[in-house]
Amino acid sequence: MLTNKMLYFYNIFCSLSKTKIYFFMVSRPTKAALRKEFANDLSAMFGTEVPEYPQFTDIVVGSNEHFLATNLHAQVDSEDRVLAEKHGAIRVGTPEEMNTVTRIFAVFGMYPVEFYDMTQLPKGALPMIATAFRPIDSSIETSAFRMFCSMLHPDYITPDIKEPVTAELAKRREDNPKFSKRLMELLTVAETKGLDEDQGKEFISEVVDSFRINKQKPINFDLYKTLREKNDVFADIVCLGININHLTPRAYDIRDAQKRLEEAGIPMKDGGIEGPPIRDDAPNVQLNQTARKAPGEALFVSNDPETLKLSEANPAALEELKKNAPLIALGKDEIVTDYLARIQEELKVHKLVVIQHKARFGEIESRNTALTVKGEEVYKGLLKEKKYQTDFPKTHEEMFAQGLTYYTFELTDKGKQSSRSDFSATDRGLQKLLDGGFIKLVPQTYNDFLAASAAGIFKANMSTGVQGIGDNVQTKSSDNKRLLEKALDRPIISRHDIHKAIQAKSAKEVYKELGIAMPSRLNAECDMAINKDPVAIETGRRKAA
Ligand code: OOG
Ligand code: NI
Repeated sequence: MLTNKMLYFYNIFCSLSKTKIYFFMVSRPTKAALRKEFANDLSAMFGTEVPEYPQFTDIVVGSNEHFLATNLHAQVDSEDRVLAEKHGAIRVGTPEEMNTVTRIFAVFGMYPVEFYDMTQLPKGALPMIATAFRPIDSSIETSAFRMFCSMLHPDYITPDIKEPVTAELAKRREDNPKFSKRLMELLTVAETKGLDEDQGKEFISEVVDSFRINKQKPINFDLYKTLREKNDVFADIVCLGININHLTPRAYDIRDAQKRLEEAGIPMKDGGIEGPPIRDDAPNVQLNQTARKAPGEALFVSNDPETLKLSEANPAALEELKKNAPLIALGKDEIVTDYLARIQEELKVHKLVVIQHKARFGEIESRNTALTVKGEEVYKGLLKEKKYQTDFPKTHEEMFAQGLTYYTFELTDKGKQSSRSDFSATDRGLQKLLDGGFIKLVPQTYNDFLAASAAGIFKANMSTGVQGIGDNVQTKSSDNKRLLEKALDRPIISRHDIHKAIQAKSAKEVYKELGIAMPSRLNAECDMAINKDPVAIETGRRKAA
């Protein structure tokens, strides 16, 4: 029989367990869900700020649909994935800014993979070092958003520009932070407790806002001129601040997408498609990219200290000045020093002038099969001898047999119906299973970037007659990588470790499904790759933090 006392304790127990259940039920969106929403919202923002973007993506989607309709049996990533997939790019000015974006992207399950050193390129180096933040686990299949992120290398901020650049970068840290106070608060919540649904939405909206260009605030032209004469990227990073400069939809057939964009009258970059030569008769490797030329942003500039303060001191007076500000358009093929001199003249007559700055553009890419370390060596060697097109293996089977590209494995129908007696006791290697038709290869997609292509994309919007970074500064790639890792406050992940772990886990899986033991050497190789699995290492890091 229930006494009152028992009921009393029973009630307390029930209400406690309810709060407990409630406590556990605060729904926290996954990193992949946040990333998906972030990519969508960023894309929507970019579409309203860059009117050319929606038409651009429509054309690429049209090309992809045409590809699928005419290549019914192509072995490619799914339509859902390809149509939704994008990457973007931002440029930051300081290690501290790099550190903040590293923390932000970690909330979206995006981690720094690969180091891209653009200071070391043979043709026209840039003062930039970079990595790309991207998902490293299988959620990349459903939400593949990546962000290429470059940082101004401090050594290339040479004595002639050091003082004003340092002052300007410090100013945007102190007076007018790019990352709002609220964003930083939510970032801490994300890192400690995790964000709930509402906080997640607010966080995403704050991050999207921080990647806009503030076109209303006049720019100090003296500084802008000095920097743009040296190299456009200095002017862009220092005077415009961090902004998303492109979003890249993925195309199945980049040449078809390019053709459609050209036919629509969109001016594409000089120098054509970046990346490995495209082969018609064989699977392609790594990444191909091309971009449209930036139409040019209209920006207000001034040399007058009073006018430069107006956006805070007297916005109404600034609006009045804007009405009479003349636009100084950049002439076709005009040398940058001539253009900047024309603006300088105009600023003798007007306090405020509108100029054209090439910031935001459009890019397309096709993602192909990822090369192994050996694959990269063979590819580079053949490319040098101009024999890549003809001599690099032309089927996935040959590429796999020579260890040139990464794969996962699936049982064929024959494999599914097999029994253990179908396999020889002596040779149960992967190659044997393939040759016997028990398993088939599924190529792993290249999910990263290429330093030379990235530099090509950067340069596509460089001013005519710009000097480049010159040879007066010499840095070493290994030092540069360390410098970037210090800014990230974590090691950069190797794409090879990701691919190898995926391949090893898949190999183990097919042996399990076939019900046979893996040869011991292969087993040891797989264990080694799985031990270095960046996904497991990342999970460990998070638990330790
Ligand atoms: C980034 C260019 C690099 C890519 O896809 O290789 C890039 C930039 O211009 O800031 O996005
Ligand atoms: Ni890009």
